Amino acid sequence: MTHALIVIDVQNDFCPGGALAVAGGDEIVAPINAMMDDFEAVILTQDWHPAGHSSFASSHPDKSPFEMTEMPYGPQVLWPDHCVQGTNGAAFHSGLRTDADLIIRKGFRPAIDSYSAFFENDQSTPTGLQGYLNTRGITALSMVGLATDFCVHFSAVDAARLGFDVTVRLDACRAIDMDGSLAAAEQAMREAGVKLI
Ligand code: VGL
Ligand code: ZN
Repeated sequence: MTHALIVIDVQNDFCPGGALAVAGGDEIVAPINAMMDDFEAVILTQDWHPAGHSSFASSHPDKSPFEMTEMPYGPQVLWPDHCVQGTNGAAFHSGLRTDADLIIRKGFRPAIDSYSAFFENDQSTPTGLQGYLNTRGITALSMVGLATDFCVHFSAVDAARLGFDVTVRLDACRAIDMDGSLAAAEQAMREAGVKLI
């Protein structure tokens, strides 16, 4: 079994001081760096939105950050502007090791948000990660990063659905946790067969 570490969105905007800061987001950098040597492959994901992205509240008149809207593909949380391509906020935390095998960017289509590292929020547009893992013979995934209840959650559920053996290391994740979203995410991951440790 070839085992990869998937490091989700450890970017400045999700760390304290960032535009969509996750409490304690920077605390996971050192443990993640230390874990990297234990895997046969390391893959980083990077949330990578164009300015004016449709998931930004600022793109919707009369909407504020953290309100909901309806997109053609379903309900969508509206976020503060974050991880705009090429900005410091979109850069990886400066302490994160970036000597990874692959960096996969997501959320670059203006009209679709992408939480999962595998499919955008329409549940059908692939990022290409599945093909990369399959062609490398990688069958087991451990996931860490930000945020537990959004990008880690959707990545883990999609990976389990695709047949990967998936473990989420909760000690190396941090959550946004709006309106009980962390508890809901943990339940959804368990129901999908994801191991939470
Ligand atoms: C994320 C909200 C918006 C995440 C990305 O990485 O969890 N959350 N974009
Ligand atoms: Zn985003």
